[in-house]
Amino acid sequence: MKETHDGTTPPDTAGLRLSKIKTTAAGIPAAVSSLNHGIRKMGLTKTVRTLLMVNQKDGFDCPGCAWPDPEHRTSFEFCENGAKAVADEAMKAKVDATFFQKYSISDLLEKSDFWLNSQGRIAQPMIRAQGSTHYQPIDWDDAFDLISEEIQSMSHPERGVYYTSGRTSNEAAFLYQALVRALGSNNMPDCSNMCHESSGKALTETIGIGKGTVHLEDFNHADLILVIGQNPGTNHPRMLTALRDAKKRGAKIISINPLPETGLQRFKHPQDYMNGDFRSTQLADLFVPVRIGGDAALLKGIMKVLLDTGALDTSFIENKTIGFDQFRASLDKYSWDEIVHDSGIERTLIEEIASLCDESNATIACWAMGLTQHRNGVAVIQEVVNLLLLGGHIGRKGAGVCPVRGHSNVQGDRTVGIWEAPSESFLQKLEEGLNFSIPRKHGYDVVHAIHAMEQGNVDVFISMGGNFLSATPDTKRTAIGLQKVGLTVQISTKLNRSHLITGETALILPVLGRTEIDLQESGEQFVTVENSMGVVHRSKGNMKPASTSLISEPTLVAQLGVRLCPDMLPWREFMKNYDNIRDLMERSLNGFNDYNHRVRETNGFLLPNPPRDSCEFKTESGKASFSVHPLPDVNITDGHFVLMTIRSHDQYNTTIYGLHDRYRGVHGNRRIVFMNALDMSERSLKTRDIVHMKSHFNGTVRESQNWIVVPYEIPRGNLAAYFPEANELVPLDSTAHISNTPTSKWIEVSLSTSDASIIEEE
Ligand SMILES: Nc1nc2c(c(=O)[nH]1)N[C@H]1C(S)=C(S)[C@@H](COP(=O)(O)OP(=O)(O)OC[C@H]3O[C@@H](n4cnc5c(=O)[nH]c(N)nc54)[C@H](O)[C@@H]3O)O[C@H]1N2
Ligand SMILES: Nc1nc2c(c(=O)[nH]1)N[C@H]1C(S)=C(S)[C@@H](COP(=O)(O)OP(=O)(O)OC[C@H]3O[C@@H](n4cnc5c(=O)[nH]c(N)nc54)[C@H](O)[C@@H]3O)O[C@H]1N2
Ligand SMILES: [Mo]
Repeated sequence: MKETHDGTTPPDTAGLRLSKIKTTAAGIPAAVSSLNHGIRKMGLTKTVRTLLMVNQKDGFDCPGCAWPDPEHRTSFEFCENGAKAVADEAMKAKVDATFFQKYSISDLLEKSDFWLNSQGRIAQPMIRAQGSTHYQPIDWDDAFDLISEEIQSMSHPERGVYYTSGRTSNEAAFLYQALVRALGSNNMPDCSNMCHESSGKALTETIGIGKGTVHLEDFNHADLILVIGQNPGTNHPRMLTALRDAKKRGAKIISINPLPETGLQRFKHPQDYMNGDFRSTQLADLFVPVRIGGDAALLKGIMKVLLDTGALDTSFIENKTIGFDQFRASLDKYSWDEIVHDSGIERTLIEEIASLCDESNATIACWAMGLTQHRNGVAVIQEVVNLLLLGGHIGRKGAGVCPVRGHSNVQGDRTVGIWEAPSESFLQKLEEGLNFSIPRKHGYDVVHAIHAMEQGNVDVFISMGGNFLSATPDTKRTAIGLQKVGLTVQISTKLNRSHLITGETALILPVLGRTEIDLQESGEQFVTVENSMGVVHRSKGNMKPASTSLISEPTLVAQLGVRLCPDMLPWREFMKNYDNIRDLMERSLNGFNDYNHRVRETNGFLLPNPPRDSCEFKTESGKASFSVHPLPDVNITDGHFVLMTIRSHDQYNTTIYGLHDRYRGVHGNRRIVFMNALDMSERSLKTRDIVHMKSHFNGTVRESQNWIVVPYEIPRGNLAAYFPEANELVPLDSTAHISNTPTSKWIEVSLSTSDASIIEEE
């Protein structure tokens, strides 16, 4: 038996420095930070050359996030986040055979996530043989043969699980899902299950499409933009430019967030300095410091005011929607006391928001993880839809829903078939193209996959990108599950903890990144991606690959296809020229007609979106539907807190770029718990005191030691800590209704100090 490990992240040893919370986002510090990251990791010339190719028409799609590019681009279409993502990928390949000889897996388990990522790109395929303490090199052919043998010897296709993260191109993702379906399963959990799954489910049910309905241009025509549960200054910095431009045209912006996130206060576009403009722009007109989980109450409050005193779009409601009467009646049930208590927002502020909504002829609602990662994630998004439907703000210029996606191709991956629960209509079209029959039984999502692993029901786990161990909830349980798998395969660019907590046998297969030249038999290839607003476009790397042993993701999948199901698809043709993959995609997917031609157009093409294109709703009733949901129960045990897990300014999900959360003024240490100063003083806690946290769910308790308390402007009774360190506190079975998304923003916790006494309110 090999030794097991609990999978949690050891703390960085650096000390903690606190600085003033920033009030202006981007500006010179962002430009300096981007360049520093670049120059440190890839040198000056490469930094400049690489950054100038980001999001250009013939360049690569920024791996930073899924925010769309404007049609008229400047040479400055990247941001601090993108610059860091690019620099991080363009690192030298130093994680090679010598590296793994030097460090045993136990040695590496002692290192922090920051350290692991800083070691550079993975240079060659490696294997951890059963019982071995070290990884050793393996040839590509041997690796493919091993995977194929293991898959072929499974007693049932469902004993294989195939995860996908959201950077994978459309071409690679399409081939991957075709391979998995050819093998007889839909076991394709993906990062979306932990991310915007709630948005997809909520929108499909109410407006007939699981995506947003606005285009970037709509921001130029909006009167009001709501930004709910999203921190664009850190996670989608290019969105701030769109917000600033909207603002300059007179739009109002409301930020609904427990934290006063810097990016939504003031913004300075770094490029403006070049034009001699030194002013920054105030963004949010209203900041609404809702309690964690209080959005449903807040939205009901706003809608109550609108129904009482606002002007509704009665013709839209009559002609385009169903369920209005029940919805209207349902709001009578909620008293203002309940709404104010649950949301944490005074009635006057709610009325102020309602009057801005009422005055607006075109409202866009943007949101991200602050809504999706809650038990009522689907329901609360449907409240957002209700709000927009009241004023007819869907299918109108300058208005609509805008779930802001995370990973740069997470939306595209789902469009091309990375979907554990595919619809019948999707499968029918797919079968037409692929020409083999596809199983109908739905596969595992992320949470179900972890359960299956725990129960010993998984023989092979393949991860197309990502960091399954650290991104998923309940780290210790996931670690136990992963260690019960026979073979785990990580297809990766950088070292992470999922390479260290493995099945009996483990492979690391290193691939080309977005920024790199992909040369195949027919010449240099490009791939395609879909951004958050449904635009499909090309991405082509221009850098020399980090190592000669790297292969592309589409090639990797095709190599497995050649071995596992050679007669089902022309895998070798796919490797030679990716146009051949796109031809098959055209036949297998709706909306991809003339794919190879249209994707070569300068700005790519837009996928069909009936609500946006023609105010049509492809729901069962043919109309958009109002939804009726009860208020979620936001009560917790006295003395407990609600903890949300959030991203710092110096990380990309589980990839830790550095230890500076610059906007929030926290440096050098990530094991921080943000707390309201009044809550601290009531519990006699001082800045930098160490506390332990226990999370409570359905009678089960999880513990995590040694968190440093930092006072912050956060509602009373609420706490915040960084993901992925805090993931060990997220209970696996605490998930959103319908979407099954882990509730990473709602974790009930109690605190204790070193002497183990529970800290109670005085
Ligand atoms: N630099 C960088 N960019 C990224 C990423 C990254 O890690 N780093 N990750 C990418 C990915 S995959 C994603 S999904 C996106 C994530 O982008 P975000 O969703 O912006 O990321 P989070 O840090 O999870 O922040 C959620 C925000 O919701 C707020 N919030 C939490 N609970 C509630 C609540 O109950 N109500 C309301 N109204 N607000 C709440 C938090 O205070 C926080 O501001 O970013 C993408 N871009
Ligand atoms: N507690 C808590 N947990 C969360 C969240 C939260 O807010 N709180 N957020 C959730 C969300 S929104 C998401 S999207 C998930 C993210 O979950 P994942 O997508 O699984 O995690 P990442 O950290 O983005 O994956 C990073 C790894 O991807 C690999 N990689 C990077 N680029 C490439 C590439 O081009 N190709 C390949 N093959 N590999 C590549 C690198 O090896 C890197 O180490 O985490 C979720 N987990
Ligand atoms: Mo995400």
